[in-house]
Amino acid sequence: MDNYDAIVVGAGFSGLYMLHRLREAGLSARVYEVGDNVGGVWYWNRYPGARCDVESIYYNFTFSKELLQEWTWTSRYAEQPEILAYLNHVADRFDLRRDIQFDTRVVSAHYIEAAGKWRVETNDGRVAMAKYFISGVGCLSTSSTPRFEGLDTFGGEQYHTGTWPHEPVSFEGKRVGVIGTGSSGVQAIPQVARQAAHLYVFQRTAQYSTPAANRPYDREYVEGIKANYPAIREQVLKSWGGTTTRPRGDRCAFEDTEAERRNRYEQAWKEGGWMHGLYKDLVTDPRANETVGEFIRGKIREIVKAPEIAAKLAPTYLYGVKRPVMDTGYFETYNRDNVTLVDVKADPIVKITPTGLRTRDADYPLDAIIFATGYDAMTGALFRIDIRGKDGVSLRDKWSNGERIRTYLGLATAGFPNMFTITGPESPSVLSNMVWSIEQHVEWIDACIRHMEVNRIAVIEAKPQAEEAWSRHCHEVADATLFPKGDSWYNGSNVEGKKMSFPIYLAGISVYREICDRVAANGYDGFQQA
Ligand code: NA7
Repeated sequence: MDNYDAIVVGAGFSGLYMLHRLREAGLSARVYEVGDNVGGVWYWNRYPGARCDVESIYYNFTFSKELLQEWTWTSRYAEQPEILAYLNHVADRFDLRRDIQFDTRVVSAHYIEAAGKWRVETNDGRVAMAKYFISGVGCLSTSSTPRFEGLDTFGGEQYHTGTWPHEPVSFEGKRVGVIGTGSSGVQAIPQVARQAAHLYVFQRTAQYSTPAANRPYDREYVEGIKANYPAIREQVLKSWGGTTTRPRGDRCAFEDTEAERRNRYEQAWKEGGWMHGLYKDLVTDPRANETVGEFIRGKIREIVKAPEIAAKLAPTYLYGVKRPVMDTGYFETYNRDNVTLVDVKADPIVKITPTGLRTRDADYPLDAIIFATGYDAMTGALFRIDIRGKDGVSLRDKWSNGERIRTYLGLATAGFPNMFTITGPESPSVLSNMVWSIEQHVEWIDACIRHMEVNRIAVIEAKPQAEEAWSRHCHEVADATLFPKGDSWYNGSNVEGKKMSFPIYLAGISVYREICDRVAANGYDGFQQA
């Protein structure tokens, strides 16, 4: 049996940096990774058009000045291959691969109270023990394919955007169906349309998408950013979401006249990016929210030539309640002759057939189906591992019982000693710049572990009262916004039978960081230590 100080699951941004910090602290660590290389979501998401929607200059580690200086992003929103190349560079530069076991899935992690250690079993039948068990599994890493009747009978090619093949895929001359119009579908659809003989888009919910306005970075701009990074970092740390791209507005929507609002929205549409930060009440007041929703619907009507297609593409729910999307030529794609939009709310998918897809009203013969149907988000990857804490209690049961998940700071959960969750539920996670949130969590966990090692503390565990108070606070903050008021992967309503309360801390990364720092400064307040 192998013994380590720490076991980390996943070799994406989280696992790589965690491993680096553990080694710097002089601890032995093992990372297990299902893929055959590093990268996490950026390893798996290779679909056409896959790119980040956080600006590149903020989508990198900041812990190493040298790393910051030597890496140069080539465009405003980096494409998947470039981000994957960056993560490979990080792995090589810090010589991380030697402590990563690839092609290995962690199947169970059980806390053995008598030993004060985690017993971790992998799919190769091996067992390892470690004092610390750290999850870097990511929030969006377990892809979800709805259980359509006849799914296995389809004779053509099938893909999921989240597990795309490594070999090139050509849709040249093929009839292709894309199911799903979230970020992945919206990025893939314009690219697939350019290749396919005919593309059928099966849309269940219309999407608020705004232009990304991606552009190549010129060298001068990037050099300027690099020279100025300490100051930029200071600004980002004070921000809500982890970038300075579009600071949260300080005015309410109706403090401006209709013409002023329109100007502001027009300007933002031209600049590219999300729009929910333009006024401070867009995510709290439904009437304010409606102004931006109607602006985007107007844009769709302007872009899409056929009014009946534009009407189908017009979303009606609150803007931002589902993860807003950024695109490059998405709505324009519906002006192409080889693209058909099928509204599957009006005409539901009945089954997948050997030759295509059947809705209630029609048969669609297809050579390939792309499932852009998203993820079992936030908890899916954790629940795939049989994680059991004290008294054999499973994490799945703990978090599925009751009306909400309970964590302390999104970093730990009572009953699961010495276990940490990087960007876990009830932290800012997916509603922040993930890389900065990962960096903050890894550094907090690293400091906590060092504190334990220096002070010879064997066990640290969140107190139930502390996690109850945190969880309630997290939900109170969310309930003051519109975010929990819709169906989205944020609250699990995209996965049949899931549905959970809204598990993301919305007070912003600067407030959150202060709280975490205060907990540490107060000797890890809210944790019991022995
Ligand atoms: P999303 O955003 O969850 O999108 C999934 C899409 O698939 C969405 O349009 C869903 O419609 C649709 N869907 C899911 N199940 C079905 C069924 N049964 N029938 C028809 N359509 C369905 O996943 P993405 O991969 O696009 O993006 C995930 C995140 O990755 C993204 O937000 C970024 O943070 C990065 P629905 O809206 O549920 O009606």
